[in-house]
Amino acid sequence: MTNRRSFLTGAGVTMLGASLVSKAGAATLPEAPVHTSAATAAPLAPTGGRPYNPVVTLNGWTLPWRMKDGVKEFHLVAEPVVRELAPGMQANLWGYNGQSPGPTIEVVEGDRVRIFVTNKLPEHTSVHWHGQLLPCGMDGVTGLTQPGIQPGKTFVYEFVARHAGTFMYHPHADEMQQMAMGMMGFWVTHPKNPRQHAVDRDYVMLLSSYDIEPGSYTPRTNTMLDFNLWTINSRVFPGLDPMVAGLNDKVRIRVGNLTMTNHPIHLHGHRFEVAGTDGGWVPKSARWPEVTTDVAVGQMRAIEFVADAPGDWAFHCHKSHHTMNAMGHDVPTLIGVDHRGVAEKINKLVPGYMVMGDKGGSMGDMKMALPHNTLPMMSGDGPFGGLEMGGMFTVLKVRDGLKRGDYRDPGWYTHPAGTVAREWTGEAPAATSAPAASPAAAAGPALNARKPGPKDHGGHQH
Ligand SMILES: [Cu+2]
Repeated sequence: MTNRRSFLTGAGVTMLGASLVSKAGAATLPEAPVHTSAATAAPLAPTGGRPYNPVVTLNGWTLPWRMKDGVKEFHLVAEPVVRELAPGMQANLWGYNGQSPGPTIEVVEGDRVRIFVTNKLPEHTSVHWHGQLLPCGMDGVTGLTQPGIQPGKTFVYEFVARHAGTFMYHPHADEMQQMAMGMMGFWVTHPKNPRQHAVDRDYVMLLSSYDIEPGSYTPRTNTMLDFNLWTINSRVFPGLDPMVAGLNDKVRIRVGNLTMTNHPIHLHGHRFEVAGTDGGWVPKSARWPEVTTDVAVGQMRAIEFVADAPGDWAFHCHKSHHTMNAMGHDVPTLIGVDHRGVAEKINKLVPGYMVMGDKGGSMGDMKMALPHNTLPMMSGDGPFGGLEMGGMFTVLKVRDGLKRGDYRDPGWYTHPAGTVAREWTGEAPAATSAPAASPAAAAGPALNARKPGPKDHGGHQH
C-alpha cells in the first residue's frame, strides 16, 4: 500500500522548517510517497520520459517520480521506520519513506535527476550516490563535499545519470550508526535503448546485517562483525518472497552488499555469468560461467542466466551462518555428547529448556519457546518438511507457462514422477571399502627426516 504524504499543505511546509530549500522551493517539492508493507511491489512502469524495463525489488518497491521542466524529481525522507524482518519479528530501523531499505530509484541514461532529501532523523545525515559519475559536490560525503543535512532540513541533489548500470545510495554521515540501522537503497540507471541488456525478469536486492538481541527491537550499532540477522532487503527467510521466472526467461539478479563482510551468492540448478558490476557492464568476452559469485563489501554484482530448469531452486549466501536467524547462535556443540536425561532434569529447574541434538543437532524441527520478537535459528516449511534455513535464503521458482509480468508465487513445484530422491527399500548393495592394508604398510614407512646441517641451507650448498 502506498500512502501519499503531501508536502504541499501548510502543515507540511511548516514541518520542513527553515531549510536550504527556500519557502518558494518548498512549495514545489514533489510529494514523498510512503510504503507501509514489506511485500514485493509490482514493477513500476515508467509514467513518462524514455521507456525502460522496470526492475522488481524483492520485498521492496520503486520510488515514483515526477517530471518537472525536463528533470526527473524524487523526494526521499530519511526517517525511523518499523520493518518486519519476517512474520514474528519487527525491528526499529532507520530508512527512507517508511521502509528499510529505501525505495529503489530507476532512471534512464542521460536523465537529469533532482533528488530532494528531507531529514527526519534525530541526527544529521547525507546521501552518497554510490557508483555515479557526478559533480564532486553532489557526492554526498558529509564534511568533504557538503555540510550534513541537519534534522528537519531538506537538501537537493542534482546531476545527470551519465551511464547505465547498477548502483546504490546510502548515508555518508555517521555511517557506522546509520548503515547498521538499515539506511540504504538501490539505484538502477537503465540504458537509453530499452532493447540493450534487456531481460525478462530483473530482480534487485541489497544485503544488510543487523545485531538485534532476541526479545529487543533495535540493532546494536557498535557491532563490528558478530551480527545475528543476515538480510536480503532487510528481510530474512522465511519472510522473503520467492523470485519467479517463466521457463526459458532471461533473468537478471542484481545484488549489492552493504554489510561488513563478503557474501558468496549461490544459485542452484543453473549457471550464470556476472554481467555487470557497480563499475558498469562486463564485456561479453570477459564473462565466464559460475554458480557462486562472491559479492564483497561495497560491491554490486548483476548476474544473468536463462531459467531453463523448471523447479524450486535455492538461492542463498553460501556462508552457512548467513542462512540462520537470531535465536540460538551461542550454544555449544553437542555432537557425540550423551545427554540422555539431562533435558528432563534441567526441565524440572528451567521449564522449556532444550538441548541441541547429539547426532548433528538439526534444529529445524525444534519448536523452542522463543523470547518475544525474535526468530528461530532455522525455520521455514517446504513441501517435504522443514527447510532449516533463515537469513539470506530464498527460492527461484521456474515454471512453464508463466505470463510475462506475473510475479505471483506459483506454489511448490510438482516434480515429474520418478525425479525426486527417495528412500531405497530394496536390497542394499554390498558396501565396498578400501583394500585392507598390508602388515608392512600398516607398520608405516620408515620416516627419515634429514635435518639441515650448518653448511646445508635447505640443500643448497655454497
Ligand atoms: Cu553471507
